[in-house]
Amino acid sequence: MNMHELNLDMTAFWMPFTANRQFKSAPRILVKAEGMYYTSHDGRRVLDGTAGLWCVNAGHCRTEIVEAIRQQAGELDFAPTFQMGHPKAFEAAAKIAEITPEGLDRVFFTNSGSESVDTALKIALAYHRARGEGQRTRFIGRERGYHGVGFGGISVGGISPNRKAYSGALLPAVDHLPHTLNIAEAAFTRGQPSWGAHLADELERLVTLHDASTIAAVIVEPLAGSTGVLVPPQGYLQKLRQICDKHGILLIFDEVITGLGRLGAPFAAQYFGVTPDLMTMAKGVNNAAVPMGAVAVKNGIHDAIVDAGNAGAIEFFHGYTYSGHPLAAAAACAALDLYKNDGLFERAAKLAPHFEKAIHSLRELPNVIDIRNLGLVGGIELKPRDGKPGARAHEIFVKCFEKGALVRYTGDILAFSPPLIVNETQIDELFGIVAEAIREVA
Ligand code: PXG
Ligand code: PLP
Repeated sequence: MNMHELNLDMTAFWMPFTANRQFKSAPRILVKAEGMYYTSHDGRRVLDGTAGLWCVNAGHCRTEIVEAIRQQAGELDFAPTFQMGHPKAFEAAAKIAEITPEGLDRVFFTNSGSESVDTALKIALAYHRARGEGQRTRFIGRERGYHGVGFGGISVGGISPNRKAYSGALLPAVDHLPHTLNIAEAAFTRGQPSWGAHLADELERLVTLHDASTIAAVIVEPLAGSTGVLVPPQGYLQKLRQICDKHGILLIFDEVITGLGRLGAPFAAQYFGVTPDLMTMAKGVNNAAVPMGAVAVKNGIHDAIVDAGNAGAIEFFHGYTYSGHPLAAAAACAALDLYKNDGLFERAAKLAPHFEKAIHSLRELPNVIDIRNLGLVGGIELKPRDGKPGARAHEIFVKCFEKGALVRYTGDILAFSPPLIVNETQIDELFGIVAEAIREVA
């Protein structure tokens, strides 16, 4: 199929996080997908190095998920979950609770990571209020953090371009920890850097500044994905956990990318052995086949809110029309079964050493200033061109697509997060294409 046959009028669709005019003048259109590969509009097979947008963890168009959605669509298209219910939402929540860390067994459904973040922040506020500590309204995020695009999420987030146009309208009581990347100290580290655990002590400084009694929660990505793959220093997350415990502050892990097997464990919480109080997820929760997100909550937090109100009255004034949507829930049940039956999280753990070796083999290529990895996530940081940040990575991204691999870039960082069904040959193919592209782009 060529562009002429596609006959697409691209005017109306205002594309998200896209250079609209540049894209529409030279579009990259995907028309099909199966397993590890997309098909482009001109009929080329494109290896998916990014699981779509870090979300198609079981690979594309898996029969089990497709069939579950088909069947659900024909049987019960929609049912409210406000004062009503349908079986699949309860089943999906139970399946999620099976793989969350012990004690985080209550699940609130949303439709995206952004909604999960705003939901988690609101649960934190509601929890403190239910316990008579309603003055705890401050949130601590982190520089370079990505927590989606809701007003809550961009307020605790730390990516400047996502904030600056809206800076007058952000949540009023937010502070930020420093990010943990230090290329001078830790360039080309394989896995977690040994440098940087002390950066968690900055939380003590912020607690002293604001007073613990004003702080509701700390929110971090256990491994920061969107900003360009920042791997947490050894011991860093443990320290954050200790400091939060000491001061009665809730710890929220934003696991929208790290959840559902990306690191070779169900969630980063288990991978790092650090249990948060709330955990956001989305993307891989149903293999991205229908929009869905969720927040897993400690049982005690759920109980504090649910038991605080009058019997028979709504306890938590929050929810989305599509919370637990039947198609999304059916897809989640099928995806979670697939992850389990195919052992995909274990597969990711097994492949991680090969992935690490493959990505670090690009170290000597021109303009490569750092390579970072953990599980099946990797980042390659390039030297920016003088006065043109992001241009080099953009050209490499386009070249990779032309050569048959979909990768992701942010600024001058290339990011990789293949579906967990990837094999060693495909990992080599991916980084072979990336290496060629890096060599060809000056
Ligand atoms: N939190 C985290 C940690 C995320 O990675 C969100 C929240 C928001 O999720 P939604 O579903 O509202 O997009 C995300 C999403 C990229 C990229 O380019 C990353 C995300 C989304 C789109 C692109 O790295 N992360
Ligand atoms: N705006 C209006 C006018 C609505 O009626 C609703 C929901 O009923 C919303 C926004 C919120 O939509 P959703 O529940 O899909 O987030």
